[in-house]
Amino acid sequence: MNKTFTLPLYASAPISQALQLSIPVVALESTVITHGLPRPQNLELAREMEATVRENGAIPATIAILDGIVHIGLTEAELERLANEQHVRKISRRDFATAIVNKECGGTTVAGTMFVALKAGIRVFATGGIGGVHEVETLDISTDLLALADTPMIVVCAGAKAILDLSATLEYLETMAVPVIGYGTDEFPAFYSRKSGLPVSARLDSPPEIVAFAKAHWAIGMKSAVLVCQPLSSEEEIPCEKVDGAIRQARGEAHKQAIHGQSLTPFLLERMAKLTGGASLKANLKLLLNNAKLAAQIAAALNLTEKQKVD
Ligand code: PSU
Ligand code: MN
Repeated sequence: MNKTFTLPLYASAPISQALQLSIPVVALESTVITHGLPRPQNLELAREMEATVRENGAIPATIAILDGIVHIGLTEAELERLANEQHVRKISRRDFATAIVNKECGGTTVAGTMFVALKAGIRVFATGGIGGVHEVETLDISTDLLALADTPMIVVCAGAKAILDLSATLEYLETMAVPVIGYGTDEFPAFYSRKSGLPVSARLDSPPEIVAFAKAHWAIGMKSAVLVCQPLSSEEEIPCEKVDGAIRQARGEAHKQAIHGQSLTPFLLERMAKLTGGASLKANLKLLLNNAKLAAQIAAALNLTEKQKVD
């Protein structure tokens, strides 16, 4: 049975069923599909992320807006439509009402996806890299950081996107009481690269440890997310020395062309793909799949602890 909320919020049949039956669910964002990756890799990746979540014991709930309706879980046809839509808005928290009243389609960012996932009762979410503080002269701080500050959810990522000011991003997360967990590492991963030279606040090495940590964090009354940062393997990563030049050049081009606001991140990602001859795109796709896998394992582990409590 499909569940319709009072808001224009619609959970697909498999998702509402999974939520009712307490089957593990992993939320997936859709800005990566609409604005973060080129076609046709965007649709291929969206399908592969969903398949990876299923293979690892959870149900994928890709969140997006179609014709002004917020969808939790998309059909294959809806996913295909979203990936190929011409007019599609990037939806962070402030953009929902715009898309709803204009009956638009939109890809939800980390912040937008967390907002919807929380309403649906989903507690684990996988993305590529979170937004953060940009290295620009004007103030550009992603709403993703606010969402992480006030949404109790486990968010699996590969750190913040390397095009950002990683040090400032980590300072902001500390101020907002967001634990930054290194998955099998003591270092904050730099998206494409394993190393950033910056520390995480704690290291954990398995999904059950992450679940125990998150439960302790929330049990004492914290309302923030637990940010789990999983680096690419040494075979998959692009060492930072190899990517730094491209990052500097992409930032310089954005500055020269006066690119600001919501367009900045998509512009930088696209330029990175060109400047690295596709290597950054390959790493981006890989880390998204790795994160989908770990998020599904965490969701399954979380579910297990809750089942044990009920029995
Ligand atoms: N991760 C990726 N590619 C992306 C994004 C994340 O591998 O395109 C998206 C996320 O949706 C994130 C957004 O929330 O970029 C950040 O945008 P901004 O800096 O404008 O807040
Ligand atoms: Mn921004």
